[in-house]
Amino acid sequence: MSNVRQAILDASAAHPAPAGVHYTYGTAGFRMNADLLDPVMYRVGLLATLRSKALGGKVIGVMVTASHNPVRDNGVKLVDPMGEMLKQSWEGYATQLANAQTHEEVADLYFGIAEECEIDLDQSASVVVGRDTRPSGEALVASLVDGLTASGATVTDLGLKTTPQLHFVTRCLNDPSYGTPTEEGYYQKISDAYKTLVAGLEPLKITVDCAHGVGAPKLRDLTTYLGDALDVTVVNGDIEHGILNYHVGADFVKVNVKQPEGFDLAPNGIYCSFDGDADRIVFYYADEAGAFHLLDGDRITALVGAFIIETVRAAGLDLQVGVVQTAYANGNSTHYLRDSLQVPVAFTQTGVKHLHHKAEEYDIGVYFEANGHGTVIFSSAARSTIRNATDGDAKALHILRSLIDVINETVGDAISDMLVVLGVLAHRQWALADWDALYKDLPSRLVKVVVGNRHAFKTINADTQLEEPADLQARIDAEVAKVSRGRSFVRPSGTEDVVRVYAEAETREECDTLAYTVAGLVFDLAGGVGERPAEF
Ligand code: G16
Repeated sequence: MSNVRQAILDASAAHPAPAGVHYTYGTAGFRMNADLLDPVMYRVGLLATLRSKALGGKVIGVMVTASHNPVRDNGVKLVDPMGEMLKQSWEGYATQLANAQTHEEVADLYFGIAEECEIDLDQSASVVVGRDTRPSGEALVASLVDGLTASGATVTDLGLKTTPQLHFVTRCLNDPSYGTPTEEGYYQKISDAYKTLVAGLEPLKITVDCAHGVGAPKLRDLTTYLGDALDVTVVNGDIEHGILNYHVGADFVKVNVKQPEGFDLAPNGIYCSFDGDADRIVFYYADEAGAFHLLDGDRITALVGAFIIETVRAAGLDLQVGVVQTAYANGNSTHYLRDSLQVPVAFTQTGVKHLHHKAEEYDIGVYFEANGHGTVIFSSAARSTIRNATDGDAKALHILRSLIDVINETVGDAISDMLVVLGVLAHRQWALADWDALYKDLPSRLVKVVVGNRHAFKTINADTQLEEPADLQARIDAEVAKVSRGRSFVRPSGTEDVVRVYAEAETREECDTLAYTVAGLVFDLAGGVGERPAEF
């Protein structure tokens, strides 16, 4: 028996799989109760080694996080060399390895995948690892490192990082032109670019709810690089005692359309919330009357998309800007983008991995999920056009060049997106109320339904329709037809053990009736568990 096979078997023995658990590589990797993840981590270590070897020794990233999920959960996802999510055809291997029943089967799969993908096992492998602040993180990283070591990879453990920082460092290690592959390199690049972007403009002031997560210490670190260019106040930033994501953070704010706990909103201030691993952001403010106004990912698309289009035009460049959304995008945001801005809008399934690939089809692709997860990407041709342009409006070119470096193109990044939005607001000299006035949202509602088996739900047409369970879609369509401008869809979450129901309609009342009627149908027809969803 080869030494590697023996090493994999020996180390695997310390990471037995619990009986009766089925693992799936979902929207953002494996994600579930942290107590169940130990064997998954070990096996992901093996797969990361294979992935690096398959790509000729390029550095692969592994992030240990459950992002917006409650603190009891954890998760893991792989990052490909350019900082993008793991190639989708490899997700199946991840799921197979995670579900292997015996140590022998784990080793068989390791060598089987190598054979199937014609991987040279003598090739060296290199992997960088990061984790968020969850208490389970350290032990899970140790299990991951066991898998990496048994399969002979060189491991660099970066410790506490935001998810986008791990993506950034992975990219820089493989593509040094993107930046210096360290946390300091990340701060230096985006802070220098932000200072250039807003030079000569009035510095803004922002309060950031960090969900008691890793974004808090990292944002504090960034402020020392930003100096006077931005006045940042961190709230909900207690990673020792605060409860991660509990009544705080971007997901709480987006789903409940209300401010996080822990601080008050001064009228017309600029506020935003990160999620637990700082890859999502939403903005909000209170008006003079104290009413709460949310500016979510759709609004970020509208603000940033419009600004880039105008600036590209002013610079006299012939570059196509396109936008990618998901079914969760508010209907009126799509209207605004298509009809007022005249931008092509494409739709994909939920998950930034899907949006990112679609956005690559444009010279400049702007993609944000409604939940605040997204970024802007430039094709290499667009990048060199912008860098090398000699005539055209100098100010517009200057803005585009600095904007490119503020943006973290590898993945949605709350810190970088915050600077992009603030940069645009500073140039426009807008308060959040001006941004809010771009268009009016249709009333919408998101409801979670717990069912016996969410994997029984299969969607088609970019998540807008259900193929299974049979007959449910016809019932949903019948309810949608009863309200004006109605839209509703149902899909299984890939990160939580729930089914998500989305609805929108002309009025708040119609919207809520639709949302709760559809949620009730799901509950009744698909084995609802616990309390039947009811309107509050
Ligand atoms: C992850 C994905 C996002 C997705 C979200 C919710 O976000 O990266 O693209 O929108 O999960 O997915 P689902 O509805 O399938 O649960 P995060 O911030 O939790 O990593």
